[in-house]
Amino acid sequence: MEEQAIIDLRSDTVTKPSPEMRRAMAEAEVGDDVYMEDPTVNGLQQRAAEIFGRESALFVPSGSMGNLVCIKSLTHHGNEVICEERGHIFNYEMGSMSAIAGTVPRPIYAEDGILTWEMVKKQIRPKIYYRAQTGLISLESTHNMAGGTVYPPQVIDEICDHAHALGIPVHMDGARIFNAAVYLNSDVRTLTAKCDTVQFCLSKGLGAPIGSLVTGSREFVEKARVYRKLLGGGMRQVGVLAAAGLIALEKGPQRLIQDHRNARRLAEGLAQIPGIKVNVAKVQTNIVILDIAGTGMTSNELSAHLKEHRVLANGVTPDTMRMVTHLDVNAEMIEQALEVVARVVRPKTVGCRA
Ligand code: TLP
Repeated sequence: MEEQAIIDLRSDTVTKPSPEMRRAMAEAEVGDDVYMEDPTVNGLQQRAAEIFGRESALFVPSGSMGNLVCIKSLTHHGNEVICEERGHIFNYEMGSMSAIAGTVPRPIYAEDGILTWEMVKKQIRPKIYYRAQTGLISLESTHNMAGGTVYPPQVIDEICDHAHALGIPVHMDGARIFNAAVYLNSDVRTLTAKCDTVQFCLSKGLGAPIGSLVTGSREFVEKARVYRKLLGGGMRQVGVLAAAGLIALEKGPQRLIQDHRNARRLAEGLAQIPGIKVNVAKVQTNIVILDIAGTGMTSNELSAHLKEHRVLANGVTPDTMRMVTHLDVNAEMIEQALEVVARVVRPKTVGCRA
């Protein structure tokens, strides 16, 4: 019997470049991008700026570097950055906003990861000389660890309007902003229109092997370019990557709807498995967070058992796991993954605390 293919639900970062991307990479016209002479990178940056309705955009190696150059460009040392408690910039970027940008996170917990102006306004520091000042508000849409949740556009606009009235910029960690746009049946330009800067990833659901872009004003991108170089992110004949990025940007968004359908089906199936809790109604995009406390296993244990059956998924906490759908997982693989989870979990639930 043919061995079952690995079903990798750890992240949408694991996708492999398509044959079309590999061909484009091989044939890419290149130049030295530190001299701004790589035509393919210039083309990608211009397309990203157009799609987001901004003056300019900059190609960066990763989402983490993208967020950091935005934070660094928009703040001063000693400023506070308001973000959601489970946010990526606060939890998964090596403390770079403090270690490198010299800022202090001011995290706020929000149900589903979605901050509102009501929550944010209470955490804006008063303009008193002995208080650290609020330098930036950072939003994340979709919100990764809250389960791929989407900011309603009016909530983003309201935060931006009030923040701007106080002279505070707003950054969007839009690593998965195209997923948000698909969910809302809108476009990324409208959704992020009022944000000062946006970071989005080509290397997640859009399917490119590497890369993110930051978009904003010309003045911002000039600063961001300096910080990218400072961080060692000045790349040379990087058109080979931008070529794949261009395909991801033009063609990737159209197929995200399939990932969302697969995630919904995955969540429905998981919710039927004794010991697992999933709020199916809250699965909006391609991320499913499941509560596995009732299985009697920790997430590390369950991960290890699933791996024996060629299904990969990571824990978030000992009691929760994350599963992410993407272009290398089809509907049939979702059914197979559900069978594996049911097989691995069921015997353990007998007599357990539930
Ligand atoms: N997220 C990764 C892990 O780091 C958790 C993943 O597997 O989801 N913003 C958001 C919202 C992200 O989810 C990520 C990556 C980033 C930024 C950083 O992107 P990279 O990995 O390119 O530095």
